[in-house]
Amino acid sequence: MSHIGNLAARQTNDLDAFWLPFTPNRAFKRAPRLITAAKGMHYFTPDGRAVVDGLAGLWCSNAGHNRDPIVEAIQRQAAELDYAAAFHFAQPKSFELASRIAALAPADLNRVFFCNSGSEAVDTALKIALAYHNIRGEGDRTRLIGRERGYHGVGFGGISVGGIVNNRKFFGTLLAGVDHLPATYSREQQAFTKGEPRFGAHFADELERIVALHGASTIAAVIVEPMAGSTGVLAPPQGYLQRLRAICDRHGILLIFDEVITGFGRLGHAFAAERYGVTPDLLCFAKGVNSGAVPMGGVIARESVYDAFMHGPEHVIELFHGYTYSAHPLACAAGLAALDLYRDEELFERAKRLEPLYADAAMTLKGLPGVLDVRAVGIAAGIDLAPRPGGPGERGYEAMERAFHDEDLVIRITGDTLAIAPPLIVSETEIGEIFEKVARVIRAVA
Ligand code: PXG
Repeated sequence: MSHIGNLAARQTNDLDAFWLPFTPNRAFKRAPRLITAAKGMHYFTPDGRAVVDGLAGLWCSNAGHNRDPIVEAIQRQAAELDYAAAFHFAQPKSFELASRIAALAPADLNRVFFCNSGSEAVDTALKIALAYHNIRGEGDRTRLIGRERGYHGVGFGGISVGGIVNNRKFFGTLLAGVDHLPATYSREQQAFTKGEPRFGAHFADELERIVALHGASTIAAVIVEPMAGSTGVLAPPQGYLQRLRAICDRHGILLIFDEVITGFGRLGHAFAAERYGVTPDLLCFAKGVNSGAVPMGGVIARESVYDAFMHGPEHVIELFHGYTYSAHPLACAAGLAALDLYRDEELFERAKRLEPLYADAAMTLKGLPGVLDVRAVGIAAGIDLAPRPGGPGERGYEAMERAFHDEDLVIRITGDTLAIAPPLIVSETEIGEIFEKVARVIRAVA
């Protein structure tokens, strides 16, 4: 592939200036993993290697990479209208995309607020929840409840309700008045589960304990990922989300689903809310909304939440919140093209159909050296490897490096946990190949 060779020739040798996010910078710069092109299921490296994308970008390229309709939509939009503010003005595709997203969401989740990332979506949802209670005369409802092992991005709101120690401990006192539900994982009770574990609905009852401790009248919202992605693919225990919903209803607490990973097909439905038959009051999305092609995130609100704001003089702003790039024309154009692809290629249904095969392929890793657990749900799998004595995270890091260099495969790691979640266009054969590669990697790092 000559254009890839050309790209390599144009590459700078200077890796100093870029401070990479969530990356060990010194190790990376000693042995960089560079990607210069992509198509469908594959990345291409400067030396022309095709690398299988086992993580759909970062859980975002659900339709695969560089899909022609999305590329063309972005090109057309850039030539026609590069930017228009969404404050006081608007461009048509923002309404069109909002309507399309609302139509995909269950029940009366039909009002869409746009932002540019999952982190912003989370901050937006938390702020809407606080403001919602405030304008309804329940301004004492200021507490936010997250969950241990939750990942809600990196804004101060998100890391406050999030439950990952390294994302929190360096950053001061965070938001005040936050509490956490326990994680829903139990290796003893749940190891090697396909889909939702039978054990663990009772973890939701901890919300009653938190309500009893703080008083319901001080709690604004509970935020959870229906399936915790970043911390290793933890599907919700059967009945857990239903219980959370019931407790929130009992106490007037808003329920927020962070569907930044689960949205747009990862679990075989447009949203996990549909898979589980539980409707949250606010739903955060990002990533898959336009298959990762242009930064975009958003919050879908129930109509009743939106309506609560629509009072007072009509020239007064109802919600003092928004971003310069809310509903950016390029992101909207890419979003419309991505939603067309999801519909026309039936990618959510495809994910659902492939789920059993995907889970079987993942479970072939059971019994390999150092494999403590394999979890699979939708087109996602989490694999816990035993940490090396004295070197937590070392085996995982080596697995990621070996996958890329020796197996031409991109996987995701958190500590010693691997995550595999390819684009939803992945074929049956490719699923088999991906897990064969992962098996060789696991043996190599044993
Ligand atoms: N919520 C959830 C549930 C996420 O998974 C965010 C919010 C934040 O999105 P932004 O767009 O601000 O990054 C995410 C992001 C991983 C990994 O290792 C996961 C994410 C991002 C980077 C890595 O699994 N999810």
